[in-house]
Amino acid sequence: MERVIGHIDLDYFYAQVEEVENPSLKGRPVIVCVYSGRTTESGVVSTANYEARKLGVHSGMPIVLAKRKLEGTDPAVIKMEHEKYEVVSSRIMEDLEQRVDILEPTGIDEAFFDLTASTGGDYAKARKTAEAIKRSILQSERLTCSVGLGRSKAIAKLGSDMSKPDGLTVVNPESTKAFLSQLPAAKLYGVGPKSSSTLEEMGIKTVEELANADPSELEKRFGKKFSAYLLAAATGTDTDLVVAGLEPTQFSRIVTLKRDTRDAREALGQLYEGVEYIHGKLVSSSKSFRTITAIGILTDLSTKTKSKTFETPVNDASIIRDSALALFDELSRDVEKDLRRVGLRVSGLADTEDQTSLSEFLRPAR
Ligand code: DCP
Ligand code: CA
Ligand code: CA
Repeated sequence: MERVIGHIDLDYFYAQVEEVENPSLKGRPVIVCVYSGRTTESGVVSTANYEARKLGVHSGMPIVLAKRKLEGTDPAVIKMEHEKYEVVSSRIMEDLEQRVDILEPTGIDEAFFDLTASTGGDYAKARKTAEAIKRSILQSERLTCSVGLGRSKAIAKLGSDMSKPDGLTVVNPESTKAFLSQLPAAKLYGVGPKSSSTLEEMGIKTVEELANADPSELEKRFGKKFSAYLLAAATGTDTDLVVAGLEPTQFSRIVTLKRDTRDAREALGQLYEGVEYIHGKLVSSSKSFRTITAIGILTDLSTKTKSKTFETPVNDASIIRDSALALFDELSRDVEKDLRRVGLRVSGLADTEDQTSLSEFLRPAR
């Protein structure tokens, strides 16, 4: 049976999350920045939306330079809020996990997945699943992503890359060779700047040239293992498996409040389902947590958090609720603006079997 491997990557992820949160940004160049704190302007661009990219801005560019490139265009310059993107990312990964056979997250905004078993190697079926995934993310998060399908990880990754933004590339096994032949070798998954300049030195520019290269010459330059991978990737015969993601490291929920408030009880009231959800996740995965974090996104869209860490892992719904209330009390005393969105996260997960739950421990002996 032919393998069906997919790769999904969210488009201009941090900047797109910001656009969703604040629709007035749409159409304007948006740059999401990490400030180093040395001077008010020092730091780099974490990512930029496509409007800003068209004007020459890219990830890693100094903020000062990016602003110069965007002069006269009414750009939005936004401070990176990692917390916020993590929460969106984990929601999407959880949804994906339900829709594919095996999910291997490889970064905050991307994952490989395997659909071989559920499609029986039928690429028309796989296309339908990929379309359903794209629709689901668009409906629930209003985010676009790009997906590639093919018989190997290298092909799937090339596919998601080349259809950006909001694309879907399906490379049927039969068209693998034609798909690969004219692509630049530098685009292959696993080929970084260093390998790509070595390939260039060898006069290898396209994937086809790589596929036809002298194996012993490649081995001399790249070693046995990597040269074998390169040849396999170039012919679409790399056999790397999709490996299910590691154990969850956190569970979180975030909601937009019906009205802005600074009242901890009111905020928590609307997050009550989130408490239930997190507790459910802990129970179903037999996990306990050590750290609980209250997340507040304020009306100026900045993020504030308060955490508490327990000595031993706990998993009781009542502990989650009580801690959440205490943390939100503390958080709302600390902020100058109203809360617009609130979230809760538990992390520092441990297997529940390994310890006595705190409530059991506290329960009076009978
Ligand atoms: N990122 C970062 N610094 C970089 C590259 C990326 O902080 N040098 C962050 C911001 C991105 C996120 O990681 O939004 C995902 O990285 P990608 O390389 O997938 O880039 P984008 O999602 O921003 O854009 P694309 O539409 O090209 O995928
Ligand atoms: Ca991306
Ligand atoms: Ca990515």
